[in-house]
Amino acid sequence: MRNVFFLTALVLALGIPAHVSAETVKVGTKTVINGSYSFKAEFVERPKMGESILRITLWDKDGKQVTDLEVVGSYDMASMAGQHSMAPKTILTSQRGFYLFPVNFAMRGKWQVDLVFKTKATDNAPSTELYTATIQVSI
Ligand SMILES: [Cu+2]
Repeated sequence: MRNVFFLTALVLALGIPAHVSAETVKVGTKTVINGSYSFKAEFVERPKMGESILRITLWDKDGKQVTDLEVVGSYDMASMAGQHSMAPKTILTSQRGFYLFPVNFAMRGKWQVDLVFKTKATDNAPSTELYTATIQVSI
């Protein structure tokens, strides 16, 4: 019991995700999250140095476009961990129901964008992580 507590404390202290289930997904490809949702992420324009907008479309199981989930985005350069990283933030949705994530590609090289899909917290239930998508981008 004490060991379990210690490990949990260690994991929390180091910020290691309790469950690592990040899937590498391709830009522009429809990906299934679970039995209820699928999504697609694509850049509005070909990504280049500076700010690019990653647009995420979410569908429910009937193929209807929805904004039911919270999507938290972050990005970094794989080879320069932490140097350009941004604190994960909730991606805002547009009036037309797209999630629009501005990504600042500050230099050339290989970047990684992470998207965490979560249920929205309600009065009765906390937010639950459903899926983590990782997108590799070369600038
Ligand atoms: Cu860099």
